[in-house]
Amino acid sequence: MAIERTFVAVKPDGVRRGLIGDIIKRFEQRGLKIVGFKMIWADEKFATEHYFEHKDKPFFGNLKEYLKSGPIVAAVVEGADAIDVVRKIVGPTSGDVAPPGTIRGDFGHMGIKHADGKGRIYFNLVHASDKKETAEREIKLWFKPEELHSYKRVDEEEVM
Ligand code: IDP
Ligand code: MG
Repeated sequence: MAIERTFVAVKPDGVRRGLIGDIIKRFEQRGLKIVGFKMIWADEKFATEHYFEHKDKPFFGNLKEYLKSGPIVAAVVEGADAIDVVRKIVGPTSGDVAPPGTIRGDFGHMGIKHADGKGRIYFNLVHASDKKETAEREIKLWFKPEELHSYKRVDEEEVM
């Protein structure tokens, strides 16, 4: 089990719904550590680089517009197997199948089927890196090294 860092973003719909605290709390309450945190309004260049892997998808243009539609809260989250644990806390991409207890399953319900039927993107509140290489690339894209901090959570000291 490795201590990993992963990139999380509260997407513009999460920020505009006033859910920054509710979403970030989900990671903190599991004992994961926030080691980087800031608000950014992504421009075209950032949106293109961030969603690079989706550049050939038909929804790429709309996806970039979604990411650029308001400020996001960007965070780097650290912990044991953090990449997979954070993805589980976030839940499946499509809100209609995201189980209650996940962020996407507790705060949204729209999914791929509904959005594609209407020819548009769907909002799903939060982004999280899906694997090690993605996490490294995304952390480097959104944060400078000096914006990341190493410290101990109180609960880490309690178990030592
Ligand atoms: P993820 O956010 O769970 O990692 P990805 O497959 O990486 O999901 O897709 C990135 C984002 O693109 C999703 O969060 C969602 O907002 C949007 N998206 C993914 N697939 C579709 C689709 O088939 N139609 C419309 N939007 C999609
Ligand atoms: Mg993804």
